[in-house]
Amino acid sequence: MKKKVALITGITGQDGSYLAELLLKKKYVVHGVIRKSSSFNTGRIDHIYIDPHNKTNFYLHYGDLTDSNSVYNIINKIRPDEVYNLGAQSHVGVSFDNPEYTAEVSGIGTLRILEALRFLNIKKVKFYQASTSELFGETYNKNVFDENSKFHPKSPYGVAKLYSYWITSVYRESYGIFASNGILFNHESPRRGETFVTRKITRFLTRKKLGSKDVLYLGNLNAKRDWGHAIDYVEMQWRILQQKKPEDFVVATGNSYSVRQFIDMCAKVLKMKIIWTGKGLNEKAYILNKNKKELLIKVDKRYFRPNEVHYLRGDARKAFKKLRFKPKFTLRKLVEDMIKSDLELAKSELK
Ligand code: NAP
Ligand code: G4F
Repeated sequence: MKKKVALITGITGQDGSYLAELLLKKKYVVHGVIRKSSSFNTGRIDHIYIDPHNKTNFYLHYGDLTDSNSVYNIINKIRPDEVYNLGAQSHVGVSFDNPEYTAEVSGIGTLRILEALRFLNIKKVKFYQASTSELFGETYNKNVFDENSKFHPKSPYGVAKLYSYWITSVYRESYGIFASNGILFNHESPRRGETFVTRKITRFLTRKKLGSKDVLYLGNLNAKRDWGHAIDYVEMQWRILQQKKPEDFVVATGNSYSVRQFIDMCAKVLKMKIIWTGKGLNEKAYILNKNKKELLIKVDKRYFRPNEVHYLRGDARKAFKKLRFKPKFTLRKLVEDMIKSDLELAKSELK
């Protein structure tokens, strides 16, 4: 039987790397788009690339979502059965500094792929769009978001992703392309980028555990997020494309915790005693060590955003039912996984 061919944009990112592993396990031929960069950006997929078992089923192509010709040429050459559009300028905070670039990559980049699929008229191709809970943003007195909730993005990133969400839906309705949105809530892992809040915290606390004298500077500690594990969520990305008809799905755990609660959970796993003092910009956390108080965390307004999504909690009942979504990781297990991996990393840095 002919192997299925998948194309992943954003293969060097957190989700792209886990999805590539999953698809290779499922005997796909996997192609990924990588960007030219002046330093190595393939750290998350090097182990896949050098594995001799993957020699004839894993291929990388230079391209960029801002470059229509590269997108078209790669799709034309590969003729994929499934396309997973995970490539994005995915940092909400950075999108306020680079709004136009974010729109180009995370918004128009999606259109470039869909146009290539339309022109090339590839039979039965399936398209997955990495949509996001950042589409919501405003609670409107509701404490949970599902596929029918009102959108109200709060950042240039959210707006770019809103365009992608709708253009995916428009190409599905207008041209009959199998195109689906996964509206994924925050998902983390040991491969999470180090400027996202969970990984910033696990990197810092594990170094602290090994004796670092640094202080961590954070923004809004009250923001609440619905955090899942990326390994669970990439499986849902694949399942969304295995449905009989294209549809949009919310993927979330249904639980929401604050950044401060996430820190407390990490401290518990690391058996560190933390005490919080002050409020707002004066809030601080100290670590208690043999009755001595050492400054651990300070709030820094540099990390506040011009506009904030204060609260996110997803209702994934549709995914639970249709995709048989049953996450393997609780938040506690996610924290343990990240702490374990970052402790190893911190130890290796000391050598
Ligand atoms: P990530 O780790 O930031 O990865 C983003 C990927 O996009 C990287 O491979 C990056 O390449 C690539 N990329 C950036 N600019 C590009 C460009 N101009 N052309 C081509 N590729 C480009 O993100 P992630 O956490 O894996 O998320 C995957 C997708 O899901 C993203 O679209 C994100 O917006 C969306 N999403 C994420 C979450 C979450 O909580 N993780 C939730 C909902 C939706 P480099 O490695 O070269 O930078
Ligand atoms: O970890 P974050 O940067 O993730 P955010 O903004 O929720 O976005 C992530 O999840 C989205 C899905 O909802 C994705 F679409 C998006 O691509 C990305 O993966 O921030 C989480 C919260 C925010 O409220 C932020 O203000 O943590 C708060 N925070 C507090 N201090 C901080 C910091 N965030 C960062 N990055 N750095 C801080 O120092």
